[in-house]
Amino acid sequence: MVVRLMVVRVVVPAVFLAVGLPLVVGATEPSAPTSPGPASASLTGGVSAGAVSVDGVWARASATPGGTGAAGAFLTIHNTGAADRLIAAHAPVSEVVELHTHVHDGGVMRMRPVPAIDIAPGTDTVLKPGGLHVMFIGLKAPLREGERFPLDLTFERAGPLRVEGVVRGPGALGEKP
Ligand SMILES: [Cu+2]
Repeated sequence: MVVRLMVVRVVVPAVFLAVGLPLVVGATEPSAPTSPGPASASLTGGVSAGAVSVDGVWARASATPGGTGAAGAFLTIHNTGAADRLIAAHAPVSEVVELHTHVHDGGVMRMRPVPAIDIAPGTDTVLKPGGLHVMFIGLKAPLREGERFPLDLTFERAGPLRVEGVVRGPGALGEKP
């Protein structure tokens, strides 16, 4: 038991560092966690499979209190290895989960499903509002700000990876639905 505790204490600061950068980059949010404990930090990021790691996972809260419908989920994929592809996503909170991109269509931005998201070697791939994202369609319950949700990602090369995200406010990052 002593050994397990020591391992945890050593790993936590590294997780914190990995999570801290994306939080700072996107930091126009007034609602930054007041004191994210080690547990919450490890839940929202720093999860890895092979050369691929994922952090900064979040989804936008349902705009209406009783609303279910659809919601976008966003995350950052770090790849220190060879080219990979995100080929599937599943989440218990949603009936259907798709991978989406945004395309310009006659001056209007529209979402379009894609079969996979290419993960270039040695780069970060950012899924964010207005760009590539994970789409929840048919939410089983409204997403409430502050709640956490599991998200299962499948990479062609790195394999399956379960991450956990946090729900941010309906207007997070200012993207209009
Ligand atoms: Cu979408």
